[in-house]
Amino acid sequence: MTMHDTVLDNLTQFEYLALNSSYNLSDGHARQELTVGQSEIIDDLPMLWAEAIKRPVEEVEAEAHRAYFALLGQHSYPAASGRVLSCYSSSVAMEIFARSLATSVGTIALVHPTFDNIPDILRGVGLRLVPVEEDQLHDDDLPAELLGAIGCIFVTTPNNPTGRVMSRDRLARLAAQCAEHDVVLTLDTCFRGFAPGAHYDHYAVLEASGCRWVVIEDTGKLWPTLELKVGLLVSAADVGLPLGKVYSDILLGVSPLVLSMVRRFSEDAARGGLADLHRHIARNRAVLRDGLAGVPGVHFPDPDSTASVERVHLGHRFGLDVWSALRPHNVFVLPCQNFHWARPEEGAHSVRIALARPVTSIEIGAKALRSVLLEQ
Ligand code: EGV
Repeated sequence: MTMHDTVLDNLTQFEYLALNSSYNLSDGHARQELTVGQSEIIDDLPMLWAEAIKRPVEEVEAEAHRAYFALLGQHSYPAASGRVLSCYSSSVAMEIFARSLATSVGTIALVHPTFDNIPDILRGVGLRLVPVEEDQLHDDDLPAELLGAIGCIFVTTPNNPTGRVMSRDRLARLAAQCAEHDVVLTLDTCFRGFAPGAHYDHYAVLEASGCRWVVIEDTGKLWPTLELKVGLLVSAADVGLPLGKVYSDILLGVSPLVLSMVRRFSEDAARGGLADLHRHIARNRAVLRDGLAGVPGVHFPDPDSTASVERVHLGHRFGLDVWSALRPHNVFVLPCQNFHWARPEEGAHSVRIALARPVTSIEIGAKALRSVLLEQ
């Protein structure tokens, strides 16, 4: 079997293979070391536990939402009850959204490329998908013909893996078009925390547009909290989808301990932790780019990205070959073809490197990657 025949169904199955290895540069979850301030929160967990038992969940939850949205500039988020649904993860929020949408919509436009569990979850509930290229979304108004043929448009911003952020002006224009054509506008903002350009108040723009909108937020990409996180499913008052009903089919609620942690991590981030995190990611990005400098044919297609992941274009080399050659070094990267869910061949010559890791992992990973690339 040649390496091109390696059969894995999706990106997450590649990520599983990396989970136990020392140099896991595969998944986009946060695995850097805790900062001093974050360690203090972990030391306080017994106290947070005791507090979470005593206090009404509604209060603990509202405080967590407030702290998280305030941290990322989302001041106009809907604080009214039922408009922000806390889920175990953003993928659970995604599944609830998709099931709700499928009750009334048949066709959805989706940004291309993006992380493959988004198209997979949407297809899983029977929706028909239409790809919209990232450039098209960011450059121009969408054709009326497209908007007339879909019930929803789904945009990942900042996008995964490209880091591309939809500007305030573009979002306003897209929301206006959605209002005009009665198309639901759904945003996945899971990587928002890393991109200051994504910290303008999206909810003010969405509410002003009058469109039907849904936003999926995520605390899971930012802090190394051992998969303790929440995904938030946020919606317009008149969204016209049974989000609350489907949510109640799946969840009663998330742990108030996790919600208390989210509040404390958000407060720590607001006091300077977020700036520290941005510096950490920028440093790892520089270590990676410097480590691969001068390798023939290699370039970085997303020069302006501040996301916690970085794409590397491998020139003539195949992502799967590079992935295979790195395995004996215990270094795991993510081949990019599945991000290109409509045309996988467009991702065949790229890999994605996770940057939310200790600096030493990036140094060792970059060194191994460099030697593998020079051999191919
Ligand atoms: C990334 C893992 C899921 C996903 C990781 C991710 N896969 N949830 N099926 O959370 O970029 O590596 O988004």
